[in-house]
Amino acid sequence: MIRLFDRHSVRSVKELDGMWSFTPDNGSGKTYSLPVPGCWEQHPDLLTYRGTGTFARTVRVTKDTAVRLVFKGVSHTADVYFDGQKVAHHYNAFTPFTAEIPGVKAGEHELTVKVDNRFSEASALHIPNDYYTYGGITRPAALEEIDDLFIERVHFTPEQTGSGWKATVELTVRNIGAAAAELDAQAELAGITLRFPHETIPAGGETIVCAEADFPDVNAWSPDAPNLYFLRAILRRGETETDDLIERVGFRTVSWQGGRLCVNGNPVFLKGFNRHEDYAAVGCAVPVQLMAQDLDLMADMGANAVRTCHYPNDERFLDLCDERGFLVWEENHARGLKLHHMQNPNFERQCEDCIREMIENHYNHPAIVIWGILNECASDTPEGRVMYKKQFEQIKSLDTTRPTTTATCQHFKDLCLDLPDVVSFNIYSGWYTDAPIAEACEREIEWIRRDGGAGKPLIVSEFGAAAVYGYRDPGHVKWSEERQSDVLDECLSVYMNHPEITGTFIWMFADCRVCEENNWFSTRARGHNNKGVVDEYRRPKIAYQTVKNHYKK
Ligand code: ADA
Repeated sequence: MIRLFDRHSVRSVKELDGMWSFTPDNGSGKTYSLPVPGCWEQHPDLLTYRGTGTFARTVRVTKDTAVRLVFKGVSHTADVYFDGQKVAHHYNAFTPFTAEIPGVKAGEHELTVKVDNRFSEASALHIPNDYYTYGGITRPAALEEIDDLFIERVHFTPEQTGSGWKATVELTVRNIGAAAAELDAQAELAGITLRFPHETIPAGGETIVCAEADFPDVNAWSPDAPNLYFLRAILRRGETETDDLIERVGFRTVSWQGGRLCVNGNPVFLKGFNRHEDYAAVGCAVPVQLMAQDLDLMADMGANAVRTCHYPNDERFLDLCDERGFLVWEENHARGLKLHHMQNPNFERQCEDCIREMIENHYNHPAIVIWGILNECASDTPEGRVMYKKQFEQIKSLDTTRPTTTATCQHFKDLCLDLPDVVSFNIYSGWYTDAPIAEACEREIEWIRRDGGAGKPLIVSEFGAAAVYGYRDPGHVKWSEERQSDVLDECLSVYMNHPEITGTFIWMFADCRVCEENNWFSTRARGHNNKGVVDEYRRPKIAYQTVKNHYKK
């Protein structure tokens, strides 16, 4: 399942979930049968394998046609070959990519994907970190049979009017054929038909066409009433429908004023968790069943928001958030990159690619209410500020409908507080520092208001403490579940009752595996970050009920 709803009724789609052959380049001479989506680390021979390897399978094409390969995530670098011809290269485990191949004959074809999860200078974003970089085709993949003239994407932008809603629909259409083609497109949404201007698209070209309409009778999407509608875009040649693309959208707006974040003009308090895509037995290839369980558990604790720390998430998880009215802070891929990491010659391009792929592909999710960048990177340096500014500007060039933010830990020395729409800070009073939680919070907010964050909504984007699941101690010593509960209890009492704070994201929902190749993270007990309120098997710690006492009020 590549999404939680069918995205085509005309275009033929074959999902490529299932067993692929995998041959690691580790000199073992072995070939495995591994599941896709999946992480190779789930195989006992490959638990800690960091290297390269080749996935392969046969695919069947039903007629002479153009073919489009869709990969929602390969960790972390992919080179894709179709019948031995290289058709795609992609870096970053957390964003999707496609490959279009015109003129494919009906019959069987060989599909191979060379995958690399090594750390090197070629990888500026996947570095040894406080989460694990797995290996594999870790998110769903599909083979589409497409017409030479096909819809690449549809963007839906709603706007409140005095009498209800209006919306703009933008189609991106590509012509991969050898001849120019006439564009005849329309879209259907909530009983309204939108017609797009006719155009001639040259061979190898693409165009973007827009149409707008009023929707006086639709119901808004909101956290309490997450109403969704199917938007179906269609291409025709004469009377024949030759391609289509179905999106699922919600009529809602996000605004940020007076220090508050608002959905449809109504202020919201984000009661959130930070969640890594990581689950004991399956690594980052979390299936929908377990994604749904994660959201059920977060909602059971009374949460209404989730931060996709520290990278764009699987679209099926975003689909679940859309259906449940669960608000999302999605962010580009970066965690704790010092200036020397940000000066890696690949850094800026890899960040730019990640932001573009994140927003182009996730734009229509009503649940996403904020875009984040560069968690705890070098925002305390003039060189870092230049890059932060560039990335915020890139986001605004792609989407002006959502606010921007970044989670800083550069306390009292951050140079970028004036750049984002929302100021967010990570603070570990009670764990990494013994500073009194309330006083440290006041000092932080006074500094933020003085140094560029005046009047902006404030989010405490990370706070918490570690506990090893099952370690109980009546003395509430560090690493006990009791101590974690005490720290979260005090933090939530302070942060949720502070008049200037509009959201809290607990660090973190569930324990996650970390990289041993980094000295600091190699000291983490069990090779995990243990600050989850549940462990990596989602077994609740004492803090689960503590959070519920605050979030469920
Ligand atoms: C930082 C970082 C998180 C995690 C956390 C911790 O705030 O943003 O990814 O590493 O520290 O657990 O120390």
